[in-house]
Amino acid sequence: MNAQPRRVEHQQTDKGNVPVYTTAVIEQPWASYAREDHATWAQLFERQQKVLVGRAAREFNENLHRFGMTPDAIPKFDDLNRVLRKTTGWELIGVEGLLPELTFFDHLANRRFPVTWWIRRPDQIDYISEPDLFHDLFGHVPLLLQPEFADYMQAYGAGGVKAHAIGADALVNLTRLYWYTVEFGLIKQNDGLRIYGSGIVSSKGESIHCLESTAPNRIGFDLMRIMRTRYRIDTYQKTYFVIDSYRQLMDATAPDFTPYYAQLAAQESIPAGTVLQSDFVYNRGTGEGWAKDGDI
Ligand code: HBI
Ligand code: FE
Repeated sequence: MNAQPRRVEHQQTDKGNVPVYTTAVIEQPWASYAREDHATWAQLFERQQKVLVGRAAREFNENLHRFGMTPDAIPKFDDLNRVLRKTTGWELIGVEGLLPELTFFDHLANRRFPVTWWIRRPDQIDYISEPDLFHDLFGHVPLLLQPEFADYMQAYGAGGVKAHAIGADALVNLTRLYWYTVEFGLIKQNDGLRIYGSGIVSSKGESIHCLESTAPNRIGFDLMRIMRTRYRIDTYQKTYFVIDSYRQLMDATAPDFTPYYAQLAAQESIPAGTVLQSDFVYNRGTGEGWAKDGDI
């Protein structure tokens, strides 16, 4: 049995979770997964597959099947890469855990998606504070088969490399865009609002909350509005942003962001739960909305 690579997780300290970053790229040690790891995958997969019927974006559910992902066992990166190579040209690489931002952006800019090789322990089944294999594989990989989204992810990575050279404020702005689209985005489809964000699809509670609770705001996608909006990492989101299409993401990130960062530097950031008069507000997951400057 070959030794397993390192499982690099947040350090639990008295000040809470402190992220630890590594840059190693490693082979998925598929043969060394324990029965308990495959059981955790199965339990999470089956639970999410049930809750996502009628809630996840059409492409998400379709692509789970196109990849041949099942609850039977943790998928092999090599098998998924065969499908990706023939379609959008992305490649999954194994990592030990969180990557430094520039390393992460550089992988995305080269169509490499970093997937954590280890899956959460049974006692972490309902919540884990950092990306594990289930979040990365089940949450992020299905949409890498959607052409415009796959292009957006690469454009995002290239933008991240540029933002890293501009400075910390630009990075904060751009990280918000990742958070409110790739991780917690909703999309308007012909049967209502649907989920495409990975942070939501890998969470049972938030998959229901984001569409059916009256608590959160659901606001039409607006690039500068998103890049001004703060977020929390340890609770359900107070605001979700809704795109009309994956194409909209690609179009929004086509221009050079340098002037945007300059404009944002002169503006206040917006608290996560705020609704602005200029927002296009959707009501619950039905997908109807109010015209801009509508009554809120
Ligand atoms: N590293 N492995 C991994 N996975 C992520 O999703 C990730 C990361 N490092 C940084 C990061 N995400 C976020 O800060 C991005 O917004 C850059
Ligand atoms: Fe993620």
